[in-house]
Amino acid sequence: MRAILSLVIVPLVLSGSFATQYRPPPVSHTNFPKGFLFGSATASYQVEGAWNDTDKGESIWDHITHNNPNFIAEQQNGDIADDSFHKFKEDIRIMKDIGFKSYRFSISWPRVLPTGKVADGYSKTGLNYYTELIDELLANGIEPLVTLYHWDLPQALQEERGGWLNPNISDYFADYADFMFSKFAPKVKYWITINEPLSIVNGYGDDARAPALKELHGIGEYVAGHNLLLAHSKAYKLYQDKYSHNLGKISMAFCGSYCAPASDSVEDIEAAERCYQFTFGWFIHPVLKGDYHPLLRSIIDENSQWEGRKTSRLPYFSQQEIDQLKGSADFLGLNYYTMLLAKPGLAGLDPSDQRDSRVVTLWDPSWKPTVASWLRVAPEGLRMLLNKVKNDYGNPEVLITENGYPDDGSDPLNDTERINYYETHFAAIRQAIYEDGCNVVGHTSWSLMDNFEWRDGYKAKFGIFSVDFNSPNRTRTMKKSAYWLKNYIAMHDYL
Ligand code: PNW
Repeated sequence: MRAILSLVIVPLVLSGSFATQYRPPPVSHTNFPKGFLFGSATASYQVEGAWNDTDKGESIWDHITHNNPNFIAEQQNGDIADDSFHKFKEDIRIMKDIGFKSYRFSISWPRVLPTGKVADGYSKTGLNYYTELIDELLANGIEPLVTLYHWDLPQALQEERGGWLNPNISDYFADYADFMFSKFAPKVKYWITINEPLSIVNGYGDDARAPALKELHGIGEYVAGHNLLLAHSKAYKLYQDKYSHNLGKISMAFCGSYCAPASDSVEDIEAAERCYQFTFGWFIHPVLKGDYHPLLRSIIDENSQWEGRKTSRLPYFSQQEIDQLKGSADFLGLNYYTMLLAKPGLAGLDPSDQRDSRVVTLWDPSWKPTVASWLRVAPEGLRMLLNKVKNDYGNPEVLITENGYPDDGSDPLNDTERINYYETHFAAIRQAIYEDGCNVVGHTSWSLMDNFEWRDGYKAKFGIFSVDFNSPNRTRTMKKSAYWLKNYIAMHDYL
């Protein structure tokens, strides 16, 4: 339609007629599609605090921050964090004030199941907290987007045969998911089983996250990743079998830095594809197609053989597991922060997933750095990612489950760079929707408020609300970006 219009308009432009003034409105002036889920996101360990309230179990993050305080910048921990356990009603008030339609939060597995196992009993206080949170959201017209696992594994399960390395873990997770579905399926329409399997496996082959088992590199990340996929598919199947009449939708939240080729050479184009398949594709491909992408399969099998191993470092799925994994997502949850340029080369520990990918990455000098060494501002990567999933997987429904900008809080409320980040990323999403035909149904900003940023403690701040961590009240204050978002949503939403 747009092409036809411009054919008509061009001759008029040349003639200088008054009619030449008409142009279809720029994409930036259009509303988002009806029902678009603007929202914000947090995660249990990063905001809740109340780490030992009544019978809550210890998580691997409680454990590592208490037993190895130097693991975290300034020896911080999430014991109190934003105290959202006590302040969730205020949190909901402030999101409502911004105009958010959805809230993505996670359930702390050990808060509900102290040992991680349903058979050992659940915590009434824990369950009650999430019941009240969900009810309060619904009462305020905010859609709960519930993540079942955002990295705070019950420590008891870590101690039992290595957490995500344990062959039984997928059954424990499925039992936990079943328990949560049985309580909340009628109220929750969007479920994320597992947040960022790619980040989780970093704890089983690197020390980027708990449980920091770096010595397992090259093996641990693939075993953990395999079990994460099985856990997801079992939870998905269970929902379909027992709860599908509630019409909820389920996905994982996938992540990576989107990789574009460093040049238009065939080698760089192939390197970018490998980079994608070893990040987003590692998990999206099995969830949609049933098994690992052939690139992963062949490269890791080949490397394992070359290293003299009898079996591949990348485990195999049985036919039954493939059948169960295939199509186990009703939409794609995508976390997007940044992008990279890819070339062929070797980097990372030997062996490791990064080294297996045979990719080295670089930044485009035009991408603005941030306080996070891994994050530069490159909104074009988001549009490319949305097009990649549209083209590769038949245009699935996509929810952008995280997207955000870190600063050091030195000018805490005057966060104009964050505004620029959201403005340019929203523009990229609108182009993807209206110019490329991508099926994006929502966006949750990371994060509603400054919070415990894992190894960076409280130094890197992603919030649109500032939090005073020196005050026992953990006072929340709107940043400029929060005012901006409020206005932006009012202007671009069908209210
Ligand atoms: C996310 N990447 O992790 C997590 O889900 C959040 O808990 C976290 O606070 C947020 O990002 C900000 O760090 C990511 O390399 C880790 O592209 C790595 C990447 C993306 C997200």
